[in-house]
Amino acid sequence: MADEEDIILSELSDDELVLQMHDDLYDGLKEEIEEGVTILLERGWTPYDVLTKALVEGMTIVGADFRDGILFVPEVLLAANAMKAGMAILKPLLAETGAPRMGKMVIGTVKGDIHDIGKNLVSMMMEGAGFEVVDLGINNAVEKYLEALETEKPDILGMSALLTTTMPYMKVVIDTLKEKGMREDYIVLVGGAPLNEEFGRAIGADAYCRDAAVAVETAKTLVSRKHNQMKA
Ligand code: B1M
Repeated sequence: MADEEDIILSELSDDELVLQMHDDLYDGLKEEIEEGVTILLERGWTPYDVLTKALVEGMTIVGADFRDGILFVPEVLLAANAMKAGMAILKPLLAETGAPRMGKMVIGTVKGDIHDIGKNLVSMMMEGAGFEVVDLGINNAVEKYLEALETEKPDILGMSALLTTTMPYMKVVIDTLKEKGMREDYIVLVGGAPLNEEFGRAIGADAYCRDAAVAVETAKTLVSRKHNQMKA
């Protein structure tokens, strides 16, 4: 503990600081994460690099130890809160790219699932790329998605699931859209750690997105394709 108190983040090299931030995220040290993010930005790091190299990589280490039974829910919650505090600093910076309006997306984590860090990251990156994003939060039943689609009239419906037990719910939503004759009105993108392309195809999504950057690229491609089809 005494050792940790002696570390002055601003005196570390970039590489040391990133490793220290992985440790601080692991220990759920919110203020240290905020300080680390600020220092990297002051040193000229792009918000995207801070996000992926310092925060997302740190959370991957937390995830591995959670899986292996070394960390438990309370510790992971602290890590998640520290990550969110870092993301809050980056959010306005990622959003202020001045990118032209690309389209609109409604996104939410599916019913039974409360994981939201990945979804929030996708929302931030989509906003940064010029999409308007309506975030429905976590634990969304099919009715919530339908309601939002009716009111918001987006180009894209995005769904996130982090549990093998909740990912099948994405099919429930897509099947409901089909039953109501609404499926073709939207581009449906799905993502989350346990999914893969095959699953995306099997449930009838337009695409599975491995990460936030892929979500942005896929959204841009499919929205412009849709707009071109509408013009033709
Ligand atoms: Co949970 N959890 N968790 N958890 N958790 C996982 C998912 C798990 C893999 C951990 C493990 O065992 N290794 C495991 C799932 C196992 C499985 O189903 N096969 C698990 C479990 C079991 C659980 C509980 C059941 C634990 C328990 O209670 N015993 C419980 C479930 C609660 C529930 O949802 N009902 C639970 C609870 C929690 C916390 C609350 C403690 C916390 C969530 C806090 C929060 O989100 N606010 C938590 C966390 C943090 C994790 C891990 C460690 C990290 C998830 C994360 O934020 N990753 C996770 C381990 C892991 O994934 N390796 C784990 C960082 C984030 C940036 O990545 O979310 O993958 P990710 O998002 C990426 C891509 O997937 C993609 O882009 C994102 C950015 O690049 N993407 C999309 C995601 N959504 C997208 C949507 C799109 C497009 C792309 O739409 C267009």
